[in-house]
Amino acid sequence: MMKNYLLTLAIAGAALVSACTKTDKEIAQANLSETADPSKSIGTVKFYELSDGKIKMDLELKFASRADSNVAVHFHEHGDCGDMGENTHGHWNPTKENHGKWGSSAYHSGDIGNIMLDAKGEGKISVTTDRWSIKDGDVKNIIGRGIIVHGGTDDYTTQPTGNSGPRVGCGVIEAIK
Ligand SMILES: [Cu+2]
Ligand SMILES: [Zn+2]
Repeated sequence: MMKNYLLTLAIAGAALVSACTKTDKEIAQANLSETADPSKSIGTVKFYELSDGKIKMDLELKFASRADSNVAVHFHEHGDCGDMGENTHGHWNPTKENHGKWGSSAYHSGDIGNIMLDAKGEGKISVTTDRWSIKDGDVKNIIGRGIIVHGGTDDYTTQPTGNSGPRVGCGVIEAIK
C-alpha cells in the first residue's frame, strides 16, 4: 500500500517537473478582426519565446467570408487598425530590406506571406525566427505593431507591398505580462 503511494507520488512529481521546465512561454498575442466590422473576429495570433531565444508565432485564421481563397499577411508599422487598416501605414521594415517572400534573400521582418483558406475559411501558419524580440528599445521589437490580412495574393516582388489587395483584416500585437 505504502509502496504504491510512494510510486504515485514519484510519478506526480516527475510530471510536475516536466511541466515546469516547459520553455515555450507565451509572450505576446493579437486578435484579428474584420476591418469593415471590428466586432467580427477572424483569427488569433500567439507568440512564444523558445529556449534558444527565438520567437515562434502560431497564426490561425477563421475567416468564413474568405473561404476557398488566398489571403496575404504582413506586420505593418503602426498598431492602429482605424480607417479600414490604413492607419497601420506600410510594412514594418526594421532591417531596411525590400519586400519579399519569407526566407528568401530579402524580405521585411513581417512578410508572413500567403495563406490558403479552406472551404470553412480556416488556415494556419507557424513561423520561428530570430528577427523578432519583445525588448523595449530594440528595433526588432514586435509589440505594438499592426498585423494586416489582405484580401489578395502577395506576389512577393512588387515594392513595397507585394500588391496584396485590400486590407480586410487587422490586429495589434500586445505583450502578455
Ligand atoms: Cu500588408
Ligand atoms: Zn513587406
